[in-house]
Amino acid sequence: MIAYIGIGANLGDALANVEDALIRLAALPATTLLKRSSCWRTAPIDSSGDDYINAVACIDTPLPAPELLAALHGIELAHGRERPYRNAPRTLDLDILLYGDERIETAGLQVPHPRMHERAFVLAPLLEIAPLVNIPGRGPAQSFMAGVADQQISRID
Ligand code: PH2
Ligand code: MG
Ligand code: MG
Repeated sequence: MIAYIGIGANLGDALANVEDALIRLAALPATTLLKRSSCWRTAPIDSSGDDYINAVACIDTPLPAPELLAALHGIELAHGRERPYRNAPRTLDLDILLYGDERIETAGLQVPHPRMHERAFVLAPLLEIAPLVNIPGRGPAQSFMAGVADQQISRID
């Protein structure tokens, strides 16, 4: 299955954490890292602390979505992720943005990520690697960019 993973960090060496997450994604069982975006520096949205580093990865994985989510949590834990309160600053956040064209609504997992179309820190790196990608149930990711034009993001070379 082709899945898109959102990567974010704003605690510790955020850039290093994001780069390490990409290495660990590529090392998941039977999983291939097909594409990765640039890293982007982004202002916190509904969150606090330093600017975030964000990126998006495209992987091909046989892991079912719940197992992929568990694997992502394992990578977060390896980076000492703590969850003191909602949207707290974090060493590493890994979210399943898209899982094929599936729509998943379970207690622990919602795919497509329910707020991805409202967030420049997701849309810009996603469109960098998948300009024509569709958000199931919503439409082309590209069509949501105009609505997030006020959010501060900049690509890191
Ligand atoms: N993640 C959040 C909330 N706010 N803001 C930015 N800029 N980047 C993020 O990754 C982010 C956020 C919840 O996961
Ligand atoms: Mg998140
Ligand atoms: Mg998360």
